[in-house]
Amino acid sequence: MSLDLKALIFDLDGVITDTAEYHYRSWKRLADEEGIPFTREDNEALRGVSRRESLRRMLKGRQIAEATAEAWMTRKNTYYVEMLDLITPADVLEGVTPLLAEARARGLKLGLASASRNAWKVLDRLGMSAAFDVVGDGSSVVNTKPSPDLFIWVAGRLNVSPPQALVFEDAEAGIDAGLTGGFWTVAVGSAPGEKGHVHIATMRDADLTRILAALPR
Ligand code: B16
Ligand code: MG
Repeated sequence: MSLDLKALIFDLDGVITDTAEYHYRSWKRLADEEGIPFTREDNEALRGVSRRESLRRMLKGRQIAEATAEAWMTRKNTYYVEMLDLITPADVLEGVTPLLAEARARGLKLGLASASRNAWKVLDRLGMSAAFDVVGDGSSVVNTKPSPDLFIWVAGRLNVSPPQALVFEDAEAGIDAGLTGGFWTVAVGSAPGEKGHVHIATMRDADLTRILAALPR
């Protein structure tokens, strides 16, 4: 792929802010109420995947009726949405604001692609409702990450092709989605392992000039 960069597309949880802690506390509360063992380590496997897939991974093979699954997902989401009131603009991860400003200064378009159906609420709490040209969330496509559909949906609405966009992702499922879709991918943190074109430890290290120089040509 040669580089004709026109857009940056960001994941939300783990890239723009750390809602993973609130997802964990909500799943943990549900798991405790239902007598299902669930640890912080278990929660790492839920990073970036849909609510339904999160429930499936939390259950670790336990079988429940569909009506129960629906009720449990609703309950978990109620706990999660309550916690979103705790989010303030101070929860935007360090490094994000200067990166967005740098991208705007370079004339790049900005997209958000989150598996969460609560993405708009989170953006609102962060004071970032107007920060992106296009926002795709858990309701935008049928197949969420690791399917590339959400990134393709966002890129289409930004009017750029996948090789013209750089995806920032903290989850293995999200990096898989970006790679399958033909996007340049930046892996944030350790969860994606070796996957991704460029790796940064935190968003503080998201220096666009250095990232672009590090992309394979
Ligand atoms: P919801 P992202 C993902 O957000 C979270 O990482 C994942 O833990 C969560 O299960 C998923 O959203 C769905 O969230 O239950 O709010 O619809 O990383 O894609 O921004
Ligand atoms: Mg994420």
